[in-house]
Amino acid sequence: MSSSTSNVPGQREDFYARIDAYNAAPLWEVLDDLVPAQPRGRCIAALWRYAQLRPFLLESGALISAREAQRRVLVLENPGCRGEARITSSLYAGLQLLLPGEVAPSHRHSQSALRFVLEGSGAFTAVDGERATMHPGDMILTPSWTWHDHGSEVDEPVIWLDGLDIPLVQFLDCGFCEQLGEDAQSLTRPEGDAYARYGSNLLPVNYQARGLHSPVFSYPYARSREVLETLSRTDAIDPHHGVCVKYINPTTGASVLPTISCDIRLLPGGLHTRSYRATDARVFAVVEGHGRTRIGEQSFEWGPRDIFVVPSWVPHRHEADSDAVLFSYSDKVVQEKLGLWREHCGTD
Ligand code: GTQ
Repeated sequence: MSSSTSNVPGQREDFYARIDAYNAAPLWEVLDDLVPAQPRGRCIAALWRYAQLRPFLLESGALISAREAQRRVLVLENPGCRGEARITSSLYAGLQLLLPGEVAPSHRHSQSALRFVLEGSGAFTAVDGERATMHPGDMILTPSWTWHDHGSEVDEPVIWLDGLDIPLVQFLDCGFCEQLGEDAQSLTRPEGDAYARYGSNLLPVNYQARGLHSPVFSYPYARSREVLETLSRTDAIDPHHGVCVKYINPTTGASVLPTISCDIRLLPGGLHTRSYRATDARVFAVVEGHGRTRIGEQSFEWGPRDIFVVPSWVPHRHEADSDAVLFSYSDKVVQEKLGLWREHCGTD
């Protein structure tokens, strides 16, 4: 063996060090990580118990005002990627608190957001000149680049889950943000206006879409719950999803936001869903009921207002002890648009 081949590892290290100086690196050392046989992201399954987080959220209310914080939020960080303000690789989640009399001043940004109300009634989010009053289980959108502010004139704390595409926008390096410079934007339309115009199976004849998001931005729980109830009385229960409906843009049938898909499902008491996996990691918020979700080898017990996350491509199944309603969101719409989304419905 010649001396030139006997110390191959050493020669390679030397070679790597020399090309490193030119900002170049050998693909063959990292190829399996870059192009894995199947998804193996760093995000892991996790659950945030509302009863454990709520006292901290209220404590934060004594430390900083909503105005000073701009948004007083505890970020739910995936334990597999702490410090990165993400609950999945592409999506963000946080618990936002608004105390009586507070305002979260008006701003707009490239990032799209949804709010899923967990506790308290009567606070509002204003979007593009119209207010939406919040009640538990309501889903409210603040689409990309729409002015939005939050306010509360009620006498109880109001807490909601924020779901945003912050990590995705960060990854693409395409985010902008502007402050309006005022607490609240001026209201130009009465509450319910968008729903009447765009959510009634009717459209103003000259309707022209503004952006890729739904023109309806408030999806009250009373309506979604009634739909679930109606379907559960007539439809066969889907063995993987229970009774599950997606939130859509009524003018196109597409997802409500171009970057986030949302759905809500009823799992009748006693239902054990079959094993399911998909490439979109999914954030769940429990609205009603108790049960558990088995994710890979782990089991997560949940009750109302708990939040949990299922990573990409990990088989999971839900077990409802009583009638349960789960809201969820993911980047499915992005993966579908890119032709990347996959699912597998297990038979067990
Ligand atoms: O309410 O606009 O949780 O901009 C994170 C960023 C909420 C908001 C968050 C935001 C907001």
